[in-house]
Amino acid sequence: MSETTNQKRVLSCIQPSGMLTLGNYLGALKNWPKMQDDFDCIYAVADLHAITVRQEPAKFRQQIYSTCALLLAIGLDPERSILFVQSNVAAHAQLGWVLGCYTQFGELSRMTQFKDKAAKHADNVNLGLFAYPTLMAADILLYRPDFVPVGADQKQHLEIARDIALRFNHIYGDVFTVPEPYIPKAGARIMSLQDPSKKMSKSDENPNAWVAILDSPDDIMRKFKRAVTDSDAKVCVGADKPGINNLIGIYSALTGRTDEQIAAEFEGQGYGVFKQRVGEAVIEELRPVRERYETYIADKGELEAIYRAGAQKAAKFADRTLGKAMRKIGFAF
Ligand code: ATP
Ligand code: LTN
Repeated sequence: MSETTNQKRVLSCIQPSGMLTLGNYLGALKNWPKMQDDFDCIYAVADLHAITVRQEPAKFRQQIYSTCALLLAIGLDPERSILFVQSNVAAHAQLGWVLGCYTQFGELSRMTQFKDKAAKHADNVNLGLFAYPTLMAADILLYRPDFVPVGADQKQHLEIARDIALRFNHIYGDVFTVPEPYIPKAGARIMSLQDPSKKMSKSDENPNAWVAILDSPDDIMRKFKRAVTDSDAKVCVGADKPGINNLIGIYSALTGRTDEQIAAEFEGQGYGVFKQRVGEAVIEELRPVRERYETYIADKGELEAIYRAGAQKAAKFADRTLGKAMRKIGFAF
């Protein structure tokens, strides 16, 4: 990808925080390779964001490699897209600081992710956790993207990035583009398999609540068979059927079928059959990803070459926007 094409641009990032889940996959990652056909795409591993919670150094580095390998395994092509690690492009931290000075305490205090994570890690409510959305705004605004593909839980962060861009442009003229979120219709919010009132999250201490993209087929099937449902035994969407609604959502995201088509497909069959089919569909979707992952993770030298080359290309875009913003503010930059 060069700096001068007429295609619309896409940017997204994912944190290297442990095992990525089926929620991350269906809510965000699944769309990323497809978008390469129609857009100029820039994708990054958001390692700076990951230290808002304490990381063990060796494990952290391994997770960064692992996330890069996974992005290649889902089909990101470093020849067509830019793939890099956030901390390798200094402009993110630089613009993050600057944007923090254009963001109010009150608006950051309203972020639900901050409130949730602060409650969860009450012993480490650090400034980085609070300022997380300003760094995320920097990630986005540096590349002037048109679309940002994310799961529904990131919508609020996208809105604050848009607000910051508008505010900055209002003062200094046209520096940033105001990006649109790109949230999938099916799969935007995958819920826990054990408590479908909560989102599926890798930080859930019950491993049966989430499916990792790299889980073995046996583990995946076991988790779906144990998924919490209700006593109705009829496969259809219903107000008081959060477990089944979630399984229908997963099946729909994988097969492209509508809720009605799914209800018709399983008419007269119990939950046992349905859970088995959802498990099989997930296994088949993830099997090639896991196989390709094994190849990429086995060659760290090649992985490193890919993300370092990506950082060089990314820095060209990022430095240009950073320079423009800095000069508008009045820095002798
Ligand atoms: P944690 O679960 O540890 O809070 P996370 O998985 O929400 O972290 P990221 O790894 O940064 O955080 O999320 C990466 C992407 O996956 C984001 O676009 C997010 O919207 C999406 N995502 C995360 N969980 C889900 C989910 N349960 N359903 C749909 N999309 C999700
Ligand atoms: N906060 C995001 C990860 C993220 C991101 C970004 C997503 C960091 N920077 C820029 C899109 C664009 C999350 O998914 N939890």
